Amino acid sequence: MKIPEPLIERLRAARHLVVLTGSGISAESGLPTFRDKQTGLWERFKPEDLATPHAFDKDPALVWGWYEWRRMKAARALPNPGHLAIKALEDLVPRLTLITQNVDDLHERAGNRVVLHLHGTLTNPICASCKRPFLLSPEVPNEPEGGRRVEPPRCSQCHGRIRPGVVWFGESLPQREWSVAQQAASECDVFACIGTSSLVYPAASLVRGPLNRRAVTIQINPGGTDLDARVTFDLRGPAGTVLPALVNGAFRTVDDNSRKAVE
Ligand code: BJW
Ligand code: ZN
Repeated sequence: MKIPEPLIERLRAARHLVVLTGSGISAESGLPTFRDKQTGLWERFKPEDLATPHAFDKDPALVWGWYEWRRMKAARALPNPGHLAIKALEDLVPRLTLITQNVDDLHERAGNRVVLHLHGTLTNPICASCKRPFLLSPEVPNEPEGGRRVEPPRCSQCHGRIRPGVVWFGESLPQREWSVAQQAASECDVFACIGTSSLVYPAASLVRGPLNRRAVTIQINPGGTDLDARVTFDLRGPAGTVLPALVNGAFRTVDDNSRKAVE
């Protein structure tokens, strides 16, 4: 993939890079996105049945079982070249803030030290009543495709139901993560939206500041979004291909140099 020379120059000069990822970054690890035609989770499952507090109150076993299936899939997945390229960037730019809407831990497993999870994680459930954290067994669950009904465990302190530690529609984002993300978006000189439809708020609003003050904005996505015409650089393609090309183009990583030495 050919990366525009002006983008290479802007990335090399970046002082503070903010990366906001969505489910598209994990698609090449085998984890489905939400809204992609045919393959997205919302093609097969209704968000109102699974991703709202009301859904959990109505049918906790359905919701818990579905998230146990998702937890299994995430645990069995591996970081892909897109995740690894973001990890490489952490070591190549003076400052990187990594913000993700994803509930998997593939950025952490790629080696990123600090990851701001705006929508929580699959591995940190809490009591729905008293909000105390619940320690999951370290074993990876073995669940059938699409999940099954599983009664959620109960809180050892108040006997309340344990719920997934994720942010559902209508719920607030974790305060600390959201305020650090907002601060980073207000200060950065380069902001990249990677693998997100930019449809879900308030995460989708983070790019507005960088757009308004004409910071460098980048989108990496094989499909179109409302940001296409607004960002400085719109790179159409899968993150697992585009990101390594971008990192190699801007920084000539060790692999690239050693390949050149052999040529
Ligand atoms: C690739 C690729 C490859 C494919 N490489 N790319 C207006 C303003 C503000 C808020 C609202 C508003 N209107 C409505 C709202 C409320 C709502 C909202 O935004 N709804 C929209 C759908 C309209 N927001 C909320 O409710 C939020 N809370 C909130 O606003 O609190 C304040 C409040 C409180 C009380 C009352 C009122 C307000 C919370 C949002 C929580 C979202 N939760 C979910 C589930 C998390 C748990 C779980 O994982 O199950 O988060 S929904 C789902 O969407 C998930 C994702 O993180 C999120 C974003 O999706 P994402 O990652 O962008 O995925 P897709 O599928 O949409 O896109 C994938 C992209 O990847 C595509 O573009 C592909 O092309 C691309 N792709 N392959 C690169 N290989
Ligand atoms: Zn409790």
